Amino acid sequence: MKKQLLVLGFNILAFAIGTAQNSDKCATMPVHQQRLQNTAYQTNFTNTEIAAKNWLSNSTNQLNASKPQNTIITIPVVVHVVYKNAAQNIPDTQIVRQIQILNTCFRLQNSNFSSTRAIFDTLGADTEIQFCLAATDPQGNPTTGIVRKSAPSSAGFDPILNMDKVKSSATNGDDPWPNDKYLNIWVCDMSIFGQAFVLGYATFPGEVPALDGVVIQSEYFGYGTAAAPNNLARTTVHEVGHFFGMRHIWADDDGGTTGQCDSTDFVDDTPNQAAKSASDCNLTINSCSNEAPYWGTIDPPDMVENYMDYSADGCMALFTKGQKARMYSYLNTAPARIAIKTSPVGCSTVGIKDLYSNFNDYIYAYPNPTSDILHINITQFTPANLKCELYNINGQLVKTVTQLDYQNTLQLSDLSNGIYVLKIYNSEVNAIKKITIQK
Ligand SMILES: [Ca+2]
Ligand SMILES: [Ca+2]
Ligand SMILES: [Zn+2]
Repeated sequence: MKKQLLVLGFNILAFAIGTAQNSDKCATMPVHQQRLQNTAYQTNFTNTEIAAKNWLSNSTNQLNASKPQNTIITIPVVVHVVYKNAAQNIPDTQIVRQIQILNTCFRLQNSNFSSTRAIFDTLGADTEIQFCLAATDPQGNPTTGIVRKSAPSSAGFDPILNMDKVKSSATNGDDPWPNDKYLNIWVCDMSIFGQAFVLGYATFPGEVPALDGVVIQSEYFGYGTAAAPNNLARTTVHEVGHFFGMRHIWADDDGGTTGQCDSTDFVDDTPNQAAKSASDCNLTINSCSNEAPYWGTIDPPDMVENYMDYSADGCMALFTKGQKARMYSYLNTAPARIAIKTSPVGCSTVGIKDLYSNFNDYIYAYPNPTSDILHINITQFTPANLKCELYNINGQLVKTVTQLDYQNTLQLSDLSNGIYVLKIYNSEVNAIKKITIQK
């Protein structure tokens, strides 16, 4: 017992010192190291890793997992807002905005991907994973997917002295919902001695249901009050990456036989990287030159645009196809991740109406006028049950699309010249556009 306490104390101290020196943003690895002291966790984590690795060592699985699946996985999320003051009790719109950012990033719809360097252009992956706030609670009752819980000002949720306390109502936090049906995200204040030092942490596949999920410091969830460079909601994208088994791109190495380039994030198309980025977007770094055989004779620069680095939020733009394949290795082997793919709890539409009072601004219909085809793009929106109708000048319905996607093409060559009205809507939002057909 004494020895165990000593080990615990040492690890905590090492993390605290490391934090002070390197301004660590993510506590996932220190928390994981701490959890490895628990034999049951160690066994479960190891077995989960082996199962995923074996799955991915099958060449057919590996090939198929990085290709389009043509099936979108929807992950229901429950957000536990555990607050000690009004500012930490973040509004619905901020939460909905974070879910949308998760979707745009995981679906490769983020606008900053287009500024990613050309060498990485073809590596960006639409993971075909999207997220929504859950519509049904564990008792089967309707829910917004948001749980709010007031905690006393004395409550501590930092991952050093109060690790995982936010995950239990017995310790002033909020109990998780079943991890085979929900992605649990706790939003709280993790400051210690009044100092916010960590932006978030997550658990890897294989964690027990009582602890499985993601914890985010309040102001970094959604577009909150966070200051640059961590102000564009990428913290949660990074942490949910861990939840699907992603390691840091620099592989958390601490030296080794070939400098800091000899350990791996277990993904081949992410270049080796000696160290984490310093919350910046330094495109000049090429810290390692041992990326063969995947990269052949090419020595790629560090992929600072990757979500699993510590770059500035505005820099972070992609998961790679290799990372997607690794995600699917867990989605096909880890029991809780297999189960959540077909969670029956459904999607809530809370906050969508408020957020999109100006929904028209999110719809791009072009070219206009058009002679034959009309592209309809929808930005930053989860197009659940979003319908499209086109009416002629007499109010007659001439075209219908029952389910819009992010990007759509309407064929209008069979319609005559004139003015038309395009209506895009679901139960929460409504947009109207005037379209001209001119051949
Ligand atoms: Ca790699
Ligand atoms: Ca390199
Ligand atoms: Zn991390």
